[in-house]
Amino acid sequence: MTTSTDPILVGAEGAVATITLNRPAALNALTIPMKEDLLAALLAVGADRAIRAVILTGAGRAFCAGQDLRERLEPGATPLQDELTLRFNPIVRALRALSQPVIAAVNGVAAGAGASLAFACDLRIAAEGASFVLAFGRIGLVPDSGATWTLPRLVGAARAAEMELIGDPVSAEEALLIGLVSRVVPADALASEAASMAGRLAAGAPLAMTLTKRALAAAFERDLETALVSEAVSQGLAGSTRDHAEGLAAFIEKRPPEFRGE
Ligand code: T3D
Repeated sequence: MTTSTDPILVGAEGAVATITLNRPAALNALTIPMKEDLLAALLAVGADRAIRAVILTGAGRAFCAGQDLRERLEPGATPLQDELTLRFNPIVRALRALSQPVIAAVNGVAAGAGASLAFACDLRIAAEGASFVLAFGRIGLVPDSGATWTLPRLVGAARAAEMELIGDPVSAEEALLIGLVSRVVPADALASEAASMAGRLAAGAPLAMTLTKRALAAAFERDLETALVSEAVSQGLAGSTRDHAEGLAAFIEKRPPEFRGE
């Protein structure tokens, strides 16, 4: 149970969980407690079989401004390498490991590791006015939290190099053009669009969803032959579920399927 002042809010509506980064006065910049809570939220949602789709979003006018830079200036701040190893990298791993599909609902600026979080999700939709800024170079740092791995896979090497080396903000509209997001909607429609998309994901057969997202995540790591063999294995698994039988029955009976994750 979270309360409205917690830096990470977790809510569930039916089979859809929403994780909200909630430090709007600092554009949801990530502090140590916030990162710890975010990791705990991801692990809890991942372990909850009743949850079939996840939305990650930000409170206020930003998605997430990355690491809290004021915290970095505090005496005794954790060395950068340790901070990544101890806190940022486990969050990215947990996000990628979720069996449920995850939508980043990018409500405003996503900067630094905040952009990396969005890149690690399975789907990205953005509000008009949102933007992506690989702000690392401006403070003499390198892109992290997976951005050098995820971004080239999402937008190709040329665009990724420009975003990561030059660092100009990329608007939601440009993000749509380069394939970084799949939809851009008016700001006041973002939450409902994300909920509707997540509802459709949650209505799918869970095992098929998981196997599909895993295959997509591995797409650039394997050759066609390996992908063909892996698809056949996955299809064998999905095809042996009651959900597949239900899907076939629903087709014949001309009704929507009711997948139960069995
Ligand atoms: O541990 C480690 O450091 C390793 C990991 C690193 C990963 C990283 O994420 S490094 C990159 C860190 N993030 C940034 O460099 C982004 C910094 N922020 C910005 O460049 C800008 O704020 C934005 C482009 C995101 C938005 O600009 P704008 O003009 O819309 O807003 P603003 O006025 O700059 O910010 C509004 C407030 O949020 C402001 O506070 P104030 O003055 O009203 O009290 C600002 O200081 C605060 N804020 C924004 N980003 C951060 C932040 N406070 C702390 N940390 C931030 N990252």
